Amino acid sequence: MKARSSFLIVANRLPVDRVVGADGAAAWRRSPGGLVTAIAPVMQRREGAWLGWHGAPGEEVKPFDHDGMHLVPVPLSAAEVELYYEGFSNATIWPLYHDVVATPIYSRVLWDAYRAVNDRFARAAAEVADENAVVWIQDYQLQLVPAMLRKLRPDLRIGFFLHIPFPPVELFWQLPWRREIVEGLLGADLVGFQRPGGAANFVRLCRRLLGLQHHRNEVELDGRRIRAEAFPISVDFSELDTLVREPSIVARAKEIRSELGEPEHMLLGVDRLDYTKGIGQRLKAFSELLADGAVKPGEAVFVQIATPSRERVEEYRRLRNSIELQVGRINGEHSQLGHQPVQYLHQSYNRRELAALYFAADVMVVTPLRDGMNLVAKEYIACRHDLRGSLVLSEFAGAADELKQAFSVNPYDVEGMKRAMLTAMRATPHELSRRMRSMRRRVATYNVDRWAGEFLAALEGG
Ligand code: GDG
Repeated sequence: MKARSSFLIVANRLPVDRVVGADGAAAWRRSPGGLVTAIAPVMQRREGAWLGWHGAPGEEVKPFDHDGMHLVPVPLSAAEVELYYEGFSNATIWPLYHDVVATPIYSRVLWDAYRAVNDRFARAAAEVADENAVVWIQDYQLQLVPAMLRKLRPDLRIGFFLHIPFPPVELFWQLPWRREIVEGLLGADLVGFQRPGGAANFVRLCRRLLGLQHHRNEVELDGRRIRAEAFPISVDFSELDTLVREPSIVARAKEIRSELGEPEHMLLGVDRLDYTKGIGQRLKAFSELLADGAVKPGEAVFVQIATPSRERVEEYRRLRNSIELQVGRINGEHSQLGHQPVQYLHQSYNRRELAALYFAADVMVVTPLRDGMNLVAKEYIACRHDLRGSLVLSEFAGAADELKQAFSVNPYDVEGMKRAMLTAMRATPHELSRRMRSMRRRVATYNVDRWAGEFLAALEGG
């Protein structure tokens, strides 16, 4: 095992979860998700290392190898998880960057913890990176790391990718530590965003806040040029496309429809239970369709998977209560014996079950109020080789830039959402296949390998 690596990923979490086997022994298992899938081959080719928290508060874990990747755990205390992760990352930055759809908490205690943890990550990265190594830092939890790391190791090539939206200047301006965050990001050579709009917001901010010169998407600071550019993330198209063709998945999809009572229309939502995802808005639209009589009881079922998320953050607890109240009301008013119009599942599922759900659903309803990309929308497309199924997609998701053949909605417009859901339910097979074919072409070409490849080519070539 090499002590230092020439390629380094730095992320809040390591790409593994600790699981306890039947014999009671603990082992590591690769976490699901596109990021790991996309990056693992690059890691293996380049003897890369991945730095991140291992998930157990207050525990020190030694570096170890897993799945051909060298993993370097960064410890976090229970208090840091609360202040840096649940606090500054998820109660300050997350709502601020998602158009303030919930009120951000501005607290100096949270900020201090964020800075301290970012400093720990930067020092750990400086230790592990080989001379002139390439370091790729991920996401909003680590925005100070680029500048902290550059100070310690000016020889490195540093990239940063933000998975969530980057807000307009007028909103970002609220942040008491706005200058520190922007200067933190500017430690990178390349700052990647999901959408061109995010990159443009960032460049504008550099000019307005720091008075920096810029030429198109390049900002100048201390004689260095920092590039801001969009790299829309994607999914592993061929993995999903292969999975969903397995006979057991096809059979499970059939079974799901039969368990739901063979409805004419199955609508589906799959989200982390998060206030940015517009779950309440889509359920309201659906319930009004039932109340208006546009959808007859028994004709349609709305399956909403709401994966438990950030349950210790106050705003998320409130959201859960409000969604559960809403589901109870809708079902109370519109159920018949043996049939409930909304099937709400506050649970996590494995990939196979998700693939079967995607394959079973007639209408995939993705209506975030703001979303960096939204991989669920792309996963649905990757699972529909049968060219059936329609996608209702919010204009406020990054995915809307690419999936132009979706039924586009403004999630704040209830009437518009009702119309789009009805249109999606009533579209002819011919119409659906035309739309699906074009969206599949896009996701198949711009898959997650291409995302990682293009980012790294820009980082190393530029
Ligand atoms: C952030 C940004 C950006 C969901 N439930 C289960 C499950 N999932 C999987 C989905 C999908 C992923 O989680 C969710 O990804 P999204 O992109 O939809 O949303 P965020 O979690 O908010 O992700 C987002 C993304 O980062 C990547 O850059 O697109 O905008 O907010 O893959 O399938 N997976 C399993 N069980 C579940 O119950 N196994």
